[in-house]
Amino acid sequence: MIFRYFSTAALILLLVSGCTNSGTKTSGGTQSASIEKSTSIKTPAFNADSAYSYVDKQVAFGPRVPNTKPHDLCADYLAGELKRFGADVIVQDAPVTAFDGTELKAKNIIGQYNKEKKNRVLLYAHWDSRPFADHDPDPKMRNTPIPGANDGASGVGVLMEIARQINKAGINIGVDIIFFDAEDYGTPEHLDLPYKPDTWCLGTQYWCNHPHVEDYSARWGILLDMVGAPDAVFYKELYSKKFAPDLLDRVWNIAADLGYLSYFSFEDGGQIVDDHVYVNNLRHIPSIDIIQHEPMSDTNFNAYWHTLKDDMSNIDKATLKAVGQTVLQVIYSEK
Ligand code: AHN
Ligand code: ZN
Repeated sequence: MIFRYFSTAALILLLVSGCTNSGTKTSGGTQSASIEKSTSIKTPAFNADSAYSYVDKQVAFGPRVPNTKPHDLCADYLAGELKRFGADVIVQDAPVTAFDGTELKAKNIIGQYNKEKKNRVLLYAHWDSRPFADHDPDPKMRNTPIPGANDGASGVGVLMEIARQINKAGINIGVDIIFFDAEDYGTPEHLDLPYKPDTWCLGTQYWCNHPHVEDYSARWGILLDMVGAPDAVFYKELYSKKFAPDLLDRVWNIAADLGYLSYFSFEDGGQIVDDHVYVNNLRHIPSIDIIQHEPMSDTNFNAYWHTLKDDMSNIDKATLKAVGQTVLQVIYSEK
């Protein structure tokens, strides 16, 4: 009897799916839904102590200004750590020209997880530090390089901890983590120099025109910039809203669900020309920027932005945790 045959088959399926949790071959809607659930990986806990130590380590090299020794030593350190965390690593030489004609030997550091997967996402931050403290209150110090704890090292520190967690837990999608160089070599603002377009984000511009994989693409990208200061507030940056509104909403909703509403404000921020603008315009990967914005300050940024005080006292583990846990939840909930 056909009826009897079906009910027996259904009973067997029920028993099979009830007794095993993964790798069971079944067909039909309910079964594949339960399989998908059983193979999804639980979001790991982001360790803020660990992220903090990666920030501290970068700052301890000294300012990571292209064409200097601390810069090259830090590049080796970052590439080595990503390898230790199981990524397939490429250090891309990115020769670029600065606003004043200086040829910079920039290096983009790329860590790939599940390199073969088509379904991938991109996480990025800049790892260089600004060669001049052009917003320092002391005019004599404005040609001195900044420590770049928040501006540079914080985003990289968070992504290193994410890499470490991906290595421990595994992940079902492809993830690329890129540390871009020469973001912060833009025309200094304390000198009265003529306007020149596109002097910021030089490493990113190079990579957009010479991606590490031919025709590289990803579903979306998240840029982390200045994500470590105490009591930072991340507003909805307007280029992000224009280029990737769905991703922006998703990230902010996840942050709110996790209890980080005091860091992630649902209000609009300003328009900030940052690495994500080039990734959006040149590589067409819808990208958002999680960046601290202070609408009440003179610069629109953190009080120590581009000053010599952007050191470890400008880093708070609670902020690193809010950003890191949110981004982990975003990538682990990606289907
Ligand atoms: C400008 O100041 C044009 N953009 C901000 C991007 C930036 C600088 N992020 C860190 N430092
Ligand atoms: Zn900067």
